[in-house]
Amino acid sequence: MDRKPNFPDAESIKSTNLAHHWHPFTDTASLGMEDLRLISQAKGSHIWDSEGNRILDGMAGLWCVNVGYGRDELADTAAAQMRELPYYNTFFKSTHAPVAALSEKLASLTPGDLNRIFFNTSGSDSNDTVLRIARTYWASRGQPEKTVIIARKNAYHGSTMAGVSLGGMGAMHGQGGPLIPDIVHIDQPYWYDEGGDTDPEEFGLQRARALEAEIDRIGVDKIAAFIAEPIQGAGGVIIPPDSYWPEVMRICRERDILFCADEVICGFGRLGEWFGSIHYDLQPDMISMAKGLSSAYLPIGAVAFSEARAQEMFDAAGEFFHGYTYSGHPACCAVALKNIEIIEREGLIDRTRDHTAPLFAEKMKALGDHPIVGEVRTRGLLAAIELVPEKPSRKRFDNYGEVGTVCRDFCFSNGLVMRAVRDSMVASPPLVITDEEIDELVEKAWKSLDQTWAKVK
Ligand code: PXG
Repeated sequence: MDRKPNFPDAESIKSTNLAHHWHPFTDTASLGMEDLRLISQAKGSHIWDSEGNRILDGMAGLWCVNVGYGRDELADTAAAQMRELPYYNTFFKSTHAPVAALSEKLASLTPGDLNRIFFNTSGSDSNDTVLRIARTYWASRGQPEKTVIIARKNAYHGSTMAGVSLGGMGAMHGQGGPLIPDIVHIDQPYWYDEGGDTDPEEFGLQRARALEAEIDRIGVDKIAAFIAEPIQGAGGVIIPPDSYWPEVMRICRERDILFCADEVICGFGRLGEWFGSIHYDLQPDMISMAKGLSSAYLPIGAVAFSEARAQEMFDAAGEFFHGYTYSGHPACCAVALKNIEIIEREGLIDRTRDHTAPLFAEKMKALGDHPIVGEVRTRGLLAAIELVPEKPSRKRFDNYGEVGTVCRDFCFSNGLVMRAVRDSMVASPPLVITDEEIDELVEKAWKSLDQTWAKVK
């Protein structure tokens, strides 16, 4: 299956697309025919484009195709569920078998007492749900003034108004405002770019204590929740120093504010556990999830909330006026359940933790010897490669942000998808990536780094 014949009608599909399709996160005015990549097929960890090129998908789509492409079992599950019951809503007093079974399954996989599951259709609207639950919860406890959500700069929580407002992306904040009020952003634990001469562990403590300082500045009686990704994904795979999370948890617990772990990327095996919260021993009150929940075969998201807190809210608030037409969509739930069954049956969590992630770490670290690479960091099957003109100072290229794009384009022409976040190359391959495919990824990455270095040095 190395090379496939050219895809029929590729040119006409591209020109139709160019005329009418509005791409997400794309500068449409400058998009031309030659920029478009038509993806035609996928299997395992590879995708094919319309010219027949076989490309290793080092991003698992958008950090989401955890069980890899080409799973007939998931297609069959969707088809069977659609024949049986393609849709019925879960509003008011209706339910169906897949949503009940998936709720039970998620309650069993999430840590602690996160046993109450609300279904959404994506990560973004899961975080809308998080925001509404957090504020409604405190109002139901007689503290309606606890409305402020603390989030982090350079976090990504989605593209809906709540997602953008919770996220800490400056460019996104610049469009479509005003943002949702009472959301504040503290500094991120990004040692490589922001740690200067401070020891990483000391820096981790400092950035955790920024949360404490912000709570005290605003007043704990105003704070509803802190939301954060265990590892920031879209922000550039920011792996916090080990000192960070224990200190954050201490602060949340002492102040009794809700902690929401956004596990849209870190969930479902990415860090070698069902959730990043388990990897880092966090005790969240809420987890938002999507992506790996169904390995993206169908769109679905969920929020898991503490059963004890949910009961307090149910007793006091009565009806929660919130929900989406597709909350708990039967086909999406059935596919998510089957996806979880595959992860369990194939032992993908243990394999990632005990085999793939250590191998990935070892092989990726070798890229650190490349002259353009300042740091390689990995955790589970997440990686970042920092591109810099000189290593020890961690100084950035003058045209910061452009070198990453150059490298990304070389990767693609070498048959590898890696994403550039400014001048950090990031990877998040499917959990099913084989040992040989890890070698393929590292070889193609090295070649792309060579070409990038030759072009920019
Ligand atoms: N939270 C996190 C942590 C995410 O990574 C969302 C929420 C929103 O999920 P939805 O399903 O609404 O997209 C995400 C999504 C990228 C990229 O290029 C990252 C995401 C989405 C699209 C592109 O890094 N993350």
